[in-house]
Amino acid sequence: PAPRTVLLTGAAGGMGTLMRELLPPYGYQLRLLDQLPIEGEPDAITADLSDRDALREAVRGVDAIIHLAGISLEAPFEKILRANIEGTYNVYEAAREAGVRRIVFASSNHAVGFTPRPVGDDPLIPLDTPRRPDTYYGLSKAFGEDLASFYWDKHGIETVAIRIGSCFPEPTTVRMLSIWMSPADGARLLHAALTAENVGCTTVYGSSANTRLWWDLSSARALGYEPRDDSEPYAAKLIAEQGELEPGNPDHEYLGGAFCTNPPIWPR
Ligand code: NAI
Ligand code: 15L
Repeated sequence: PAPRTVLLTGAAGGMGTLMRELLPPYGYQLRLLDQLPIEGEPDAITADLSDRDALREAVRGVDAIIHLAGISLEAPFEKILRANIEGTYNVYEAAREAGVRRIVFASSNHAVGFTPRPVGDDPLIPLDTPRRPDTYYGLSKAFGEDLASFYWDKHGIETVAIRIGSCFPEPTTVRMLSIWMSPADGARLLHAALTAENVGCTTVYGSSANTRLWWDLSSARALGYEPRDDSEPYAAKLIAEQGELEPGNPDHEYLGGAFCTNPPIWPR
């Protein structure tokens, strides 16, 4: 049966806030968790991912988990270790103990951020491109993908790991024209990841069907995902303001953009 009750971790964050609006119309009942309280959501669970008792309680009775919580930018290794590496382990352990069968894990393009972006007629970046993390943050996402593989092989917990590009209401940089995932397409992809059968442990790239796409969306489409958006209507204005991506500029050379050279730092 399709999952109905779904734990959404990171529910107070940017994507979490978008998905709290966009997922219920698909028929999901969301249970919300974040370290920060969520205004207008008195039933949300306010807990840190290091709180194993709270996680145990949070996963009880859910059909699936969408795991978005964590540090979403670069940070000192010790912080990444606690929130993203140990935190994701704690989520998988809680799922194993409670018998939850499916997790959708928010991985990131930064797990492969040092991959050169395609130029001209270069082929799209395939799913099996070697991982090339661009930050401790990207390294934690690579760990999450391996953790997912281990929990599938060892414990039969299914995961769809989504290497998300940039999921924001609108693309705001020229790089994002290639990796933008509109919120509506994000919800479509999460729905596909929750409902596709026999996914085992699958990794997909997460974006809209952008004209300037850098990566292969076929594994996402194989889940039943049919993206409807394209960043192209934003292209003329962004390129007029910022210029084209120049191959000689290190911030333009790799998939991960400025994360490779001067990553944005987690503020807390
Ligand atoms: P965000 O930073 O806006 O939200 C993350 C949420 O996780 C925050 O509300 C924060 O309070 C919570 N959180 C952080 N550490 C926690 C902890 N130890 N315990 C409990 N909660 C904790 O990030 P955003 O943009 O919403 O991204 C969601 C997820 O998707 C993240 O895992 C991020 O790495 C991933 N992702 C997002 C992309 C995007 O374009 N938005 C791109 C690629 C990956
Ligand atoms: C990410 O992984 C970040 O969480 C998000 O804030 C964006 O910076 C995105 O990647 C990106 O590469 O644009």
